[in-house]
Amino acid sequence: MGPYTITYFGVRGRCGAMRIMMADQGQEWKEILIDFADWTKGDLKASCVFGQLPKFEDGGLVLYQSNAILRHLGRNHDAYGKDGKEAALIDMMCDGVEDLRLKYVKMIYQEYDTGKDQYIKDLPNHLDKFEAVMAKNKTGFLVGNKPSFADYGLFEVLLNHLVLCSSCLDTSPSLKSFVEKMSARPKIKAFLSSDAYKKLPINGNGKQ
Ligand code: GTB
Repeated sequence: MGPYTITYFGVRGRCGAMRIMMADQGQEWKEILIDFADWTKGDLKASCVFGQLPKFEDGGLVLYQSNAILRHLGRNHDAYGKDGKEAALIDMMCDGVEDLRLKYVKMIYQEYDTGKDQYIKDLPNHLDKFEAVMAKNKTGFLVGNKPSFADYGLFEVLLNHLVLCSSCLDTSPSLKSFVEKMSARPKIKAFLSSDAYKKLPINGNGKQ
Protein backbone atom coordinates (compact mmCIF):
# COMPACT_ATOMS: atom_id res chain seq x y z
CA MET A 1 0.00 0.00 0.00
CA GLY A 2 1.29 3.42 -0.96
CA PRO A 3 3.13 5.65 -1.23
CA TYR A 4 0.02 7.79 -1.55
CA THR A 5 -0.05 10.97 -3.64
CA ILE A 6 -2.87 13.52 -3.89
CA THR A 7 -2.97 15.85 -6.90
CA TYR A 8 -5.46 18.64 -6.24
CA PHE A 9 -5.98 22.38 -6.07
CA GLY A 10 -4.78 24.31 -3.02
CA VAL A 11 -8.03 23.96 -1.11
CA ARG A 12 -9.58 21.52 1.37
CA GLY A 13 -12.58 20.91 -0.88
CA ARG A 14 -12.95 17.34 -2.07
CA CYS A 15 -9.75 16.26 -0.30
CA GLY A 16 -10.61 17.41 3.21
CA ALA A 17 -11.99 14.09 4.41
CA MET A 18 -9.31 11.88 2.86
CA ARG A 19 -6.52 14.01 4.33
CA ILE A 20 -8.06 13.82 7.82
CA MET A 21 -8.54 10.08 7.40
CA MET A 22 -4.95 9.46 6.32
CA ALA A 23 -3.64 11.64 9.16
CA ASP A 24 -5.75 9.73 11.72
CA GLN A 25 -4.60 6.40 10.30
CA GLY A 26 -0.95 7.44 10.68
CA GLN A 27 -0.50 7.29 6.92
CA GLU A 28 1.88 9.70 5.19
CA TRP A 29 1.13 11.09 1.74
CA LYS A 30 2.57 13.44 -0.82
CA GLU A 31 0.70 16.50 -2.08
CA ILE A 32 0.94 17.94 -5.59
CA LEU A 33 -0.94 21.25 -5.50
CA ILE A 34 -2.11 22.51 -8.88
CA ASP A 35 -2.45 26.19 -9.65
CA PHE A 36 -5.85 26.86 -11.25
CA ALA A 37 -4.15 28.94 -13.99
CA ASP A 38 -2.03 25.90 -14.94
CA TRP A 39 -5.14 23.70 -14.86
CA THR A 40 -6.88 25.90 -17.44
CA LYS A 41 -4.08 25.12 -19.93
CA GLY A 42 -5.88 21.76 -20.19
CA ASP A 43 -3.14 19.10 -20.40
CA LEU A 44 -3.68 17.71 -16.90
CA LYS A 45 -7.47 17.95 -17.27
CA ALA A 46 -7.28 15.94 -20.50
CA SER A 47 -5.35 13.21 -18.69
CA CYS A 48 -7.93 12.82 -15.87
CA VAL A 49 -10.58 10.12 -16.35
CA PHE A 50 -13.48 12.54 -15.65
CA GLY A 51 -11.57 15.73 -16.46
CA GLN A 52 -11.48 16.68 -12.78
CA LEU A 53 -9.35 16.54 -9.66
CA PRO A 54 -8.61 15.10 -7.14
CA LYS A 55 -6.35 12.44 -8.55
CA PHE A 56 -5.11 9.89 -6.03
CA GLU A 57 -2.20 7.51 -6.52
CA ASP A 58 -1.59 4.43 -4.40
CA GLY A 59 1.64 3.13 -5.87
CA GLY A 60 0.67 2.27 -9.45
CA LEU A 61 -3.09 2.52 -8.86
CA VAL A 62 -4.56 5.82 -10.09
CA LEU A 63 -7.99 6.82 -8.80
CA TYR A 64 -10.40 9.69 -9.37
CA GLN A 65 -13.67 10.51 -7.55
CA SER A 66 -13.23 11.51 -3.93
CA ASN A 67 -15.71 8.96 -2.54
CA ALA A 68 -14.06 6.09 -4.44
CA ILE A 69 -10.78 7.26 -2.91
CA LEU A 70 -12.33 7.27 0.58
CA ARG A 71 -13.65 3.75 0.01
CA HIS A 72 -10.22 2.60 -1.13
CA LEU A 73 -8.70 4.05 2.03
CA GLY A 74 -11.45 2.33 4.00
CA ARG A 75 -10.39 -1.03 2.56
CA ASN A 76 -6.68 -0.36 3.02
CA HIS A 77 -7.00 0.81 6.61
CA ASP A 78 -9.72 -1.46 7.99
CA ALA A 79 -12.24 1.37 8.12
CA TYR A 80 -15.03 -0.28 6.08
CA GLY A 81 -16.91 -2.20 8.78
CA LYS A 82 -16.45 -5.66 10.26
CA ASP A 83 -18.63 -7.47 7.69
CA GLY A 84 -20.72 -7.00 4.56
CA LYS A 85 -23.72 -5.64 6.47
CA GLU A 86 -21.69 -2.93 8.16
CA ALA A 87 -20.01 -2.13 4.83
CA ALA A 88 -23.45 -1.65 3.22
CA LEU A 89 -24.53 0.69 6.03
CA ILE A 90 -21.26 2.62 5.73
CA ASP A 91 -21.85 2.99 1.97
CA MET A 92 -25.35 4.29 2.72
CA MET A 93 -24.02 6.87 5.17
CA CYS A 94 -21.28 7.93 2.74
CA ASP A 95 -23.94 8.58 0.11
CA GLY A 96 -25.95 10.56 2.66
CA VAL A 97 -22.87 12.67 3.42
CA GLU A 98 -22.39 13.19 -0.32
CA ASP A 99 -25.98 14.47 -0.66
CA LEU A 100 -25.32 17.01 2.10
CA ARG A 101 -21.96 17.98 0.59
CA LEU A 102 -23.58 18.59 -2.81
CA LYS A 103 -26.16 20.92 -1.23
CA TYR A 104 -23.38 22.76 0.58
CA VAL A 105 -21.19 23.05 -2.53
CA LYS A 106 -24.14 24.33 -4.60
CA MET A 107 -24.85 27.02 -2.01
CA ILE A 108 -21.16 27.99 -1.72
CA TYR A 109 -20.40 28.16 -5.45
CA GLN A 110 -23.74 29.23 -6.93
CA GLU A 111 -25.99 30.83 -4.31
CA TYR A 112 -23.84 32.13 -1.48
CA ASP A 113 -25.15 35.71 -1.45
CA THR A 114 -28.78 34.86 -2.15
CA GLY A 115 -29.13 31.42 -0.55
CA LYS A 116 -26.89 31.24 2.52
CA ASP A 117 -29.53 32.33 5.06
CA GLN A 118 -32.16 29.92 3.76
CA TYR A 119 -29.55 27.13 3.63
CA ILE A 120 -28.77 27.67 7.32
CA LYS A 121 -32.51 27.70 8.17
CA ASP A 122 -32.99 24.38 6.37
CA LEU A 123 -29.89 22.77 7.85
CA PRO A 124 -31.55 21.18 10.94
CA ASN A 125 -33.73 19.10 8.59
CA HIS A 126 -30.61 17.64 7.00
CA LEU A 127 -28.53 17.27 10.16
CA ASP A 128 -31.39 15.58 12.05
CA LYS A 129 -30.97 12.47 9.92
CA PHE A 130 -27.32 12.07 10.88
CA GLU A 131 -28.13 12.92 14.50
CA ALA A 132 -30.70 10.08 14.59
CA VAL A 133 -28.23 7.51 13.22
CA MET A 134 -25.45 8.67 15.51
CA ALA A 135 -27.72 8.65 18.59
CA LYS A 136 -29.06 5.19 17.74
CA ASN A 137 -25.64 3.57 17.27
CA LYS A 138 -24.42 4.77 20.70
CA THR A 139 -20.72 4.08 19.95
CA GLY A 140 -19.87 7.62 18.91
CA PHE A 141 -19.58 6.52 15.24
CA LEU A 142 -22.11 6.13 12.44
CA VAL A 143 -21.69 2.36 12.07
CA GLY A 144 -19.87 -0.17 14.26
CA ASN A 145 -17.51 0.79 17.04
CA LYS A 146 -14.65 2.56 15.27
CA PRO A 147 -14.35 5.27 12.64
CA SER A 148 -15.15 4.30 9.06
CA PHE A 149 -14.48 6.38 5.96
CA ALA A 150 -18.07 7.67 6.23
CA ASP A 151 -17.28 9.08 9.69
CA TYR A 152 -14.31 11.00 8.30
CA GLY A 153 -16.55 12.34 5.53
CA LEU A 154 -19.25 13.40 7.99
CA PHE A 155 -16.71 14.90 10.37
CA GLU A 156 -15.16 17.04 7.66
CA VAL A 157 -18.48 18.25 6.27
CA LEU A 158 -19.59 19.16 9.82
CA LEU A 159 -16.37 21.13 10.39
CA ASN A 160 -17.21 23.14 7.26
CA HIS A 161 -20.75 23.72 8.47
CA LEU A 162 -19.49 24.92 11.85
CA VAL A 163 -17.51 27.58 9.97
CA LEU A 164 -20.67 28.52 8.06
CA CYS A 165 -22.78 28.62 11.23
CA SER A 166 -21.05 28.09 14.57
CA SER A 167 -24.31 27.15 16.35
CA CYS A 168 -25.47 24.60 13.77
CA LEU A 169 -24.90 21.60 16.07
CA ASP A 170 -26.49 23.14 19.16
CA THR A 171 -29.63 21.04 18.71
CA SER A 172 -27.72 17.88 17.68
CA PRO A 173 -26.04 16.57 20.86
CA SER A 174 -24.73 13.33 19.35
CA LEU A 175 -23.19 15.13 16.38
CA LYS A 176 -21.71 17.76 18.66
CA SER A 177 -20.10 15.10 20.82
CA PHE A 178 -18.90 13.27 17.66
CA VAL A 179 -17.15 16.41 16.38
CA GLU A 180 -15.58 17.05 19.78
CA LYS A 181 -14.30 13.48 20.10
CA MET A 182 -13.01 13.27 16.52
CA SER A 183 -11.29 16.65 16.92
CA ALA A 184 -9.61 15.39 20.10
CA ARG A 185 -8.14 12.23 18.53
CA PRO A 186 -4.41 12.96 18.84
CA LYS A 187 -3.48 12.55 15.16
CA ILE A 188 -6.50 14.51 13.97
CA LYS A 189 -5.82 17.23 16.53
CA ALA A 190 -2.22 17.51 15.31
CA PHE A 191 -3.29 17.58 11.66
CA LEU A 192 -6.01 20.21 12.18
CA SER A 193 -3.49 22.47 13.89
CA SER A 194 -0.80 21.97 11.22
CA ASP A 195 0.15 24.71 8.75
CA ALA A 196 -0.47 22.25 5.91
CA TYR A 197 -4.15 22.13 6.90
CA LYS A 198 -4.66 25.69 8.10
CA LYS A 199 -3.13 27.34 5.04
CA LEU A 200 -5.72 25.81 2.70
CA PRO A 201 -9.08 27.58 2.24
CA ILE A 202 -12.17 25.38 2.52
CA ASN A 203 -13.46 26.25 -0.95
CA GLY A 204 -12.02 27.43 -4.24
CA ASN A 205 -13.98 30.71 -4.36
CA GLY A 206 -12.96 31.87 -0.89
CA LYS A 207 -16.52 31.61 0.50
CA GLN A 208 -17.09 29.58 3.65
N1 GTB B 1 -17.28 13.92 -8.13
C1 GTB B 1 -15.94 14.45 -8.14
C2 GTB B 1 -15.20 14.00 -6.87
O1 GTB B 1 -15.88 13.72 -5.87
O2 GTB B 1 -13.97 13.87 -6.88
C3 GTB B 1 -16.01 15.96 -8.23
C4 GTB B 1 -14.63 16.55 -8.45
C5 GTB B 1 -14.70 18.04 -8.71
O3 GTB B 1 -15.76 18.69 -8.61
N2 GTB B 1 -13.52 18.59 -9.01
C6 GTB B 1 -13.41 19.99 -9.29
C7 GTB B 1 -12.60 20.20 -10.56
O4 GTB B 1 -11.75 19.40 -10.92
C8 GTB B 1 -12.59 20.64 -8.17
S1 GTB B 1 -13.42 20.68 -6.62
N3 GTB B 1 -12.87 21.31 -11.24
C9 GTB B 1 -12.15 21.68 -12.41
C10 GTB B 1 -12.82 21.33 -13.68
O5 GTB B 1 -13.92 20.74 -13.66
O6 GTB B 1 -12.27 21.68 -14.74
C11 GTB B 1 -14.05 22.36 -6.54
C12 GTB B 1 -12.99 23.40 -6.73
C13 GTB B 1 -13.25 24.43 -7.59
C14 GTB B 1 -12.30 25.44 -7.76
C15 GTB B 1 -11.10 25.39 -7.07
N4 GTB B 1 -10.13 26.43 -7.25
O7 GTB B 1 -10.40 27.44 -7.93
O8 GTB B 1 -9.03 26.32 -6.71
C16 GTB B 1 -10.85 24.35 -6.23
C17 GTB B 1 -11.82 23.35 -6.04
